[in-house]
Amino acid sequence: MRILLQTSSANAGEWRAALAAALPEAEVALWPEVPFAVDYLAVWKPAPELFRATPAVKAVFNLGAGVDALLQVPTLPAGVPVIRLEDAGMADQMVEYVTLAVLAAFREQGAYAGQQREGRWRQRPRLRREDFGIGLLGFGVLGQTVAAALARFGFPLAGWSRGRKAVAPVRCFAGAAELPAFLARSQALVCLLPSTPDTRGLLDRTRLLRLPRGAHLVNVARGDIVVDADLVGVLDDGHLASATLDVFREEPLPPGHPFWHHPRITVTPHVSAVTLVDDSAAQIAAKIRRLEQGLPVTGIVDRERGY
Ligand code: NDP
Ligand code: OXD
Repeated sequence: MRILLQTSSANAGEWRAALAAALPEAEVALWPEVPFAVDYLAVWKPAPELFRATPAVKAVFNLGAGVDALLQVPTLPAGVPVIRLEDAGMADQMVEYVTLAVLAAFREQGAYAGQQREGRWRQRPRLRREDFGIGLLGFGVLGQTVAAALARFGFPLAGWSRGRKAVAPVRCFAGAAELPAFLARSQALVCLLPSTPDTRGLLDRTRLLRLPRGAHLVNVARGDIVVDADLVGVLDDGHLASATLDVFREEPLPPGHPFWHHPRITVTPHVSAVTLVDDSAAQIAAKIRRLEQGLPVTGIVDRERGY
């Protein structure tokens, strides 16, 4: 079978070698070269011309978990399955990033850093784990793995998803009607939602104000789920204590953006969970083999829902 790979990242050669190694029976070409009729595409943020050049494609693999950029390409053929990465080594990385951010919030590292800058020695009253609810906004592959890792610390955990889940010891909330109650018990809110028409702009001032006073936001999903000015507003008026942001509406985060130098915001450059080439190539190869045998695969995107 014939696979066309497209990625704007510097490691395109590494991707090609990994796919070729995982599927020795396949021919693998690198866009913009299209030397054959393409069966499968493996892409990340492709240009519209790519789909015009590959009319007979059987499936499109997204080289990431989030398909928001791919679904917005106007030439993406209707009716062709779009398949995303599921974990592929990203979940463990999310666990590291989120655990670090949540524990830093719980142990008030920001407040102690401020005290150190002032040369002030003051032991703050100990916070109780049982009072520090953690909310996983988005409780899918990554959200559930993060919750499982946080369970050992004894924080009250909650997850919010579209469909109801039952995942002990997490208290599971579902749908728009249960969002206010979920937010109200989230001392730390971890956003792991996909960016879809339903979730873009979800974290606006009204929703952020539903978090308890002094709450912390960790956004490792997509920048457009948060309304930037509203976030700055609730940090400035002290309703939120901190925000740890790995994703932004515009990436790289533009110079001069208020997030860069805000004293309560930590910025990282979309590194919370990077796509691992070998793990991802192995997952894609396994799915292509199943498709070639007429077997079902997981991770097929529901284009109506947008994830
Ligand atoms: P999943 O599809 O497995 O999980 C998404 C979760 O969000 C599901 O629980 C889903 O509910 C829920 N959800 C979606 N829409 C709604 C809605 N309208 N209302 C309530 N719940 C909703 O995705 P992953 O866990 O694999 O990844 C999540 C996101 O993380 C990706 O889409 C991507 O944007 C981001 N990401 C960021 C990375 C980074 O480096 N910063 C790396 C990897 C991913 P339900 O379960 O009911 O369907
Ligand atoms: C992803 C990402 O969606 O890296 O996989 O953001």
